Amino acid sequence: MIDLRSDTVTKPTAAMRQAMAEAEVGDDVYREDPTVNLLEQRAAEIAGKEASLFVPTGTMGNTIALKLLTGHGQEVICDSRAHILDWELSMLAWFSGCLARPVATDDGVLTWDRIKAHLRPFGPHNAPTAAIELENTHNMAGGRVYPQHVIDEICDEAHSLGLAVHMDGARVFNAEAASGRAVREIARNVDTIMFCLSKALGAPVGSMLAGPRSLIDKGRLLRKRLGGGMRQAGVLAAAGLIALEEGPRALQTDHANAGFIAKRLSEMEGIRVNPVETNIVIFDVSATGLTPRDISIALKASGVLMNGVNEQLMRAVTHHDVSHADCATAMDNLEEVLSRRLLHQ
Ligand code: TLP
Repeated sequence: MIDLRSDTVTKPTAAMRQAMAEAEVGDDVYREDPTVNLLEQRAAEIAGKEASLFVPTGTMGNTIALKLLTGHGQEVICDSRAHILDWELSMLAWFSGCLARPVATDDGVLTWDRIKAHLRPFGPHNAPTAAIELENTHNMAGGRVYPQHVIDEICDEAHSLGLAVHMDGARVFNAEAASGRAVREIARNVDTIMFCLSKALGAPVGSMLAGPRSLIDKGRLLRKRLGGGMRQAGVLAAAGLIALEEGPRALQTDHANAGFIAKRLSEMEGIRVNPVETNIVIFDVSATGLTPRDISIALKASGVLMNGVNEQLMRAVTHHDVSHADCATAMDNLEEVLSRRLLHQ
């Protein structure tokens, strides 16, 4: 199967499996796992923050960050297609007691101008804004990268009003590869950043939450509350360390493959492709006369996995475990599915 459903599907490399087998471990709830400690130190360095916390998932990292940065009954401003809003089972409401205040954008990129109209001041009728959440790269906007000056302006303005900024950087290494700017630069002004080891970087499990030490220390307790105290987690952290060192090197290839997919799609009748900057291709199939579901089913029968996002849009995500040749086959098969549809008209 050629699996373009997500970059979450990558399998650990041989080097990761070996490191996992050989990992030195201890009880991480007692902070005695040397491999987890090393990973947390390395991730903090890469993010340019004082400390970091190893969490099992990106969802848990975002959930802890937003709990740390908000109070019960406040609001968090995010883009209207943000992962925290649409794909995290309302954890912001469930765990932090906050409302997400979505701001519609064409490209997934919030700007201070767009944000400021949605700020809710403290007052008798308002739940006040506590924080702003930026998703970089933006998944549902097609792997969109935030321009650095936009991030910096949002952080400066937010901080001047006493508001915090969290970056959902699940794929921030893709932003690094696309922009040539190091993660620590991208994240220099945000209060907290979450990034995933288990997406484009290829680790089997895990994400990191980085920020000031005082916040990360409190975050450790929230992680335990959420059931994320993982004991001998060094076996996972060992794969994470390799993902951090080796994963970023492969991302240019993933981006080139996504660009290739976008080009092939743009040549197919009835398909409209969003601009592609990184490893995610979002495209509209509504003018083909087929639904994303029809296409997914037909593609699966041809050996290609690709999912719909909604009734019009589909998503193809490139990653370590799909080659250029796999992408070419997937596009050939899609062309075949679409031409069969023409025959039946
Ligand atoms: N995204 C997954 C699905 O949940 C949609 C995917 O296949 O892309 N932030 C962003 C921007 C994400 O894309 C994801 C996962 C997460 C957070 C959550 O990470 P996990 O799955 O580790 O909880």
